[in-house]
Order: sequence, then structure tokens, then C-alpha cells
Amino acid sequence: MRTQVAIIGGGPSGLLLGQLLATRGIDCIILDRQSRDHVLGRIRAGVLERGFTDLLEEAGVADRMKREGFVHDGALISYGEEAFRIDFKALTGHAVTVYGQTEVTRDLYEARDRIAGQTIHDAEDVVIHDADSNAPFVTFKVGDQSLRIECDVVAGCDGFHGVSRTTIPADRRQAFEKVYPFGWLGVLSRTPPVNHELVYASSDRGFALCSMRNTNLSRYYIQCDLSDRPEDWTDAAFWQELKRRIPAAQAANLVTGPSIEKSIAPLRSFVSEPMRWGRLFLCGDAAHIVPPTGAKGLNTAASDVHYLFEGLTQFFATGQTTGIDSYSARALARVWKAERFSWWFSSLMHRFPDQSAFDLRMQQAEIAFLRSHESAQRAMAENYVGLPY
Ligand code: RFL
Ligand code: PHB
Repeated sequence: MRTQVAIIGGGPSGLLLGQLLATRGIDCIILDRQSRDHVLGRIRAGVLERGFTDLLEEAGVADRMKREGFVHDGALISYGEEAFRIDFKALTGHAVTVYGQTEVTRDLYEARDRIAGQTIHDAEDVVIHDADSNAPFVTFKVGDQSLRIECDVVAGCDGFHGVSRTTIPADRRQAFEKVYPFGWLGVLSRTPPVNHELVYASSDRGFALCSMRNTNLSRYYIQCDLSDRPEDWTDAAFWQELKRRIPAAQAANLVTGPSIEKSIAPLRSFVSEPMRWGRLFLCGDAAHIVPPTGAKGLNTAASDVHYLFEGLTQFFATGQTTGIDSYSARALARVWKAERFSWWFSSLMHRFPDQSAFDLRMQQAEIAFLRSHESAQRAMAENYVGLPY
């Protein structure tokens, strides 16, 4: 097989890049090691920045998001019983859209079906060859068939556990990492959300987040120990713990019900530099991870896709390489700002096992500052709605 761009990974980064390239007549093949049902079964992000929704529009996949997504002009922050609202719209002129990653991915797959784009699922043993040459190729297996794709460029969109990042020789890349001493236990339930906007709650018992997918589908998270397993938490224990971490006024409104999904995610900040090696370009979780506080993971994947799309469009139209040559630096400049914001917001809202009395006072002082200073709220809101590309 031959294509212009071999895309490793059929998650949101790979699919979005594929749709954007198709608008310019650039051919790609997408490979994923999982089945489509498996990819669509993952419950992940819920908050989309404007840059992301603009890209969906550019790719021609925004119709359902515009019909079914919810525009949120603000969010609530609470610290114990103290709660205040950050008004994104008033502070920045922009809002965010609540629309699940699962739905974005479904829309992207359906759009790919409409253009009859080639997507190969259940691809095993994917290996990227000669990425530092002008003629890279990818080999893989489907069942007992061995296959090979010749291409001009490889886009590594295969997430944190993929093969793309480690294709770059160890002495040509550097990793920066911070692992947090807790995880998030997430529950999805067919219940009305406790509040019409998201609630980020810090309490003596740890962090909690009240989010949603629609008017009758709620997504809640609580900070948990890394040693916890989802099956250790009964639904009743989860709801009880959540109620203890959010303000009493919110807890009184909480409608509980059976969980339809329950999972634990560890929290990590991670960046691998550079994001390019020869003709291999990393996008999204393949190159960087943020803790989910602040909802930056999927959104940062989208800004990578934007920069790479610009570079590849120029490359395939003119043969010029200035765009692809500056890809890594441009993407990383924005990635590090998202890393900083997610690290700051995570550090502010969680209880850390080794937190001293001084550390706690610092959190309280920072919350008091955020609550009472419009300039601090504006800085927070600018980051939350998404820094410009
Ligand atoms: P993905 O989604 O991991 O997709 C990678 C794809 O690559 C495939 N793959 C391979 N294919 C071929 N060969 C291999 N060797 C392969 N190895 C892997 C995988 O099967 C998969 O289909 O990466 P991508 O596309 O870069 O997208 C990144 C986002 O998924 C991620 O950043 C977000 O989900 C993070 N995130 C959030 N981001 C936000 O912007 N807003 C949020 O509100 C938000 N909430 C979250 C989140 C992540 C969470 N978890 C579970 C980590 C909430 C949670 C709980
Ligand atoms: C979600 O709805 O899954 C979600 C929302 C906001 C976050 C993280 C996750 O910061």
C-alpha cells in the first residue's frame, strides 16, 4: 500500500488530522491496534475549547456538536463551603462547549466513512521504519497477514502507550515528567447534573468534579488513592464521598443513581521533546499528558493537529518545509502553557499526602486571591477557554 500520510492511532488526534487532510485532498491511511467499538467505548474528555470546535467546523464535522453540545459561559469553584463562579464569557468573551470525546470520535468516524477513508483496525505489531529518511514505511499485522504502507510522512497519534514516541532514538529525545500521588475515580450515571455548570471542588477529604454529558447524563470524579480499584467502590460509597466533598447546597441537589461506567485514571504531567524526528511527527497524548484538572488533554492534542495540518498542507502543496520544520517548536510552546495551567490547577485543588500546614495555607491564600481578584480570574479563564493557537 502507498499513501501520503500514514497515521498511527485512530483516536481523536489521528481522526481529526485525517479529516483535515482530506479537505486538502491529501491522502492518508489510519491504523489502530484496537477495534472501532473499543475506541468508541472509552469515556474520556468532556470540555472542548473554541480552537477545537473551530477545527471540527473546518473539518466539516461540527453539525451534531453544534446541535447537541452545551455552551458553558462559566464554572463554579469551591473550597470547603466557600464557592465562587468564574465567568469565562465576561472575562474573556469566550465560552467552552461540553460535548463528550466519545461523541467527537463517533462524528469523526462517521465523517471518515462518508469519504470512504481507509482505516485499518486491529493492527498488531505496528513498526515505523526509516522515519529519518524521505521514504519511511510502516509494517504491521492484521490476523496472520503481514502488511506494509509506504508513505511520505508518519503522524504518530497513538497515545501515551503507542509505538511512535519510542521510535525516536532514546538519545534524540528528552522526557519531562511529574507523577501525582493520587488518581481520579470517575462515574457516569443517567441522572441530571447537580449544577448547570461544572463544579471543581476542593475539600478536606480531597478533590471532586461535577461534570456532565447532557441533561440526563452526569460525569463525576473524586480524587482517590492510587491503590484503589474501581470494584472497591460501591455506587453508594461513591455518592456518599462525593456529597462530602461538594458544598452542602450542591450536595442537597445531587440526584444519585446506578453507575453505568466506573474507572480510575492516574494523574500525570509528561512532555517528550522534540515532537518530530525526520518524517515522523508526534501529536497529542503520544507526546504529552496533562492531569485532567482543567480539561486540557484533548484540547492540546487538537492544537498539535492544527500546527501539523498547516505544515503538511504547505509541504504537499509546495514542497516547502518551513511549516513542518517549525512544527515541534510551535506545538511545544503551547503544550508547555497547557502543562503549566493543568499543574497549577491540580496543585491548587487536590489534597496531597505529604502536604504540610504551610502548603495548606498557601492553597487557601491562592484560592482567596482567585476569589477576590478579577485579574487572577481572567488569567484562569483565558487558560480554561484555551489560549490562542
Ligand atoms: P488516544 O485517545 O489515546 O488515542 C490513541 C489511539 O492510538 C491507538 N494506539 C495504537 N494504534 C496502533 N498501534 C499502536 N501501537 C497503538 N497504540 C495505541 C489507541 O488504540 C487509540 O485509539 O490519544 P489522542 O488521539 O492523542 O487523544 C488524546 C485524548 O484522548 C486525551 O488527551 C484526553 O482524553 C484527556 N482528557 C481530557 N482532555 C480534555 O481536553 N478535556 C477533558 O475534559 C479531559 N478529560 C481526559 C479527561 C482523560 C481522561 N483519562 C481517562 C486519561 C478525563 C479522563 C478521565
Ligand atoms: C469530563 O467531563 O470528563 C471532564 C470535565 C472537566 C475536566 C475533566 C474531565 O477538567
